[in-house]
Amino acid sequence: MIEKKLEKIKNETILKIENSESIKQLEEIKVGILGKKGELTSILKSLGSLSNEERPKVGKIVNMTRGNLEKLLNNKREMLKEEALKNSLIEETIDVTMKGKAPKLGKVHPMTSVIDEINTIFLGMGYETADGPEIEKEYYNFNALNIEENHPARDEQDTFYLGNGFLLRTQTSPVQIRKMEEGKLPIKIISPGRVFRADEVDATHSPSFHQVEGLVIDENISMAYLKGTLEAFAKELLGEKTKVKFRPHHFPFTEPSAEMDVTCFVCNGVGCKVCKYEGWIELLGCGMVHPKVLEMSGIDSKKYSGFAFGMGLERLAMLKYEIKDLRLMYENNVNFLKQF
Ligand code: 2U9
Repeated sequence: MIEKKLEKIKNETILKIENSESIKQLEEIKVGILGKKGELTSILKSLGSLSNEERPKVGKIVNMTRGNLEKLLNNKREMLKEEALKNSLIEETIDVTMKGKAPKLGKVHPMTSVIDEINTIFLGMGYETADGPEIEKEYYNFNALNIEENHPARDEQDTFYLGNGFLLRTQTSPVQIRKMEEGKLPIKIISPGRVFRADEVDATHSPSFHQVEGLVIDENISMAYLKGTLEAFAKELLGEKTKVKFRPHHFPFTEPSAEMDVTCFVCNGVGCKVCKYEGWIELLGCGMVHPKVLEMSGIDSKKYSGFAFGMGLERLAMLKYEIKDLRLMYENNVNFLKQF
């Protein structure tokens, strides 16, 4: 009787194991048979009520059945595990040939390109690049440059004064003055950088803009040196065909002073929209460093002379890249920047 019951349990369980589709299902089958309240366990528990002859016989069958079922359960578990691994390997396959998403690359800002280009040209002529603070002493920005107390450039309407003799530099000349005060000669530097003037914002004005200034001081520096240097610079920046002309001008810090025009790099001097049909574009201001400026910074103006120049970079970048509105330079709109 009990043997028949055992046989039935065995056959039913084998079928269940064969049909099971998951490890969870398999665990449930195991608990149902071999667990504390499992069918086989309860038969084992009832062995006590059997006769002394039958007990070992049935006991043996129960144990054998249990051993067989455990083996089957383990085999099936391994099978299911392997299958699950195979499936996940298929599901998680990575297509290494799939086209990737390229990261978006940034671009060099047109302002930075212009500064880099000018630095490179002067580096090639043996100049060093120097920089200095944007918050300056009034002395370095004005007095040391021979800009007198009532000069209009000092107007509170034009200059950002910070109090206590400090201001936002209106040109990068203070960098040069600091260099001259160091007392090491000769000097051959350019100083690109940000400068500030109290201008209202419009398409051609901004309270903060960029400049490059240059300074050469040595014995026997003449106007010829200035002209040769700046002509070579213009040709390298704008093309070998570029012609230059110098017009007399006035700056308090140079004597004599001039402005240099270049033939338009778009029409080669014929006249076009870029040069407003003049054929010429004003590029920079320049001159021989005023003896007073040399002396104020402790340089003997009888032994040494020098030349200096200065140019605004926004206007140059705008001409070069045909940018119509200065404000675009400061907005960092990606659609604008990625054009250059
Ligand atoms: C020292 C002596 C002289 C620098 C110079 C200019 C002429 C000039 C303007 C160009 C347009 C400023 O950006 S702008 O508004 N600058 O025309 N700058 S000579 O002269 C110096 C500098 C340093 C010690």
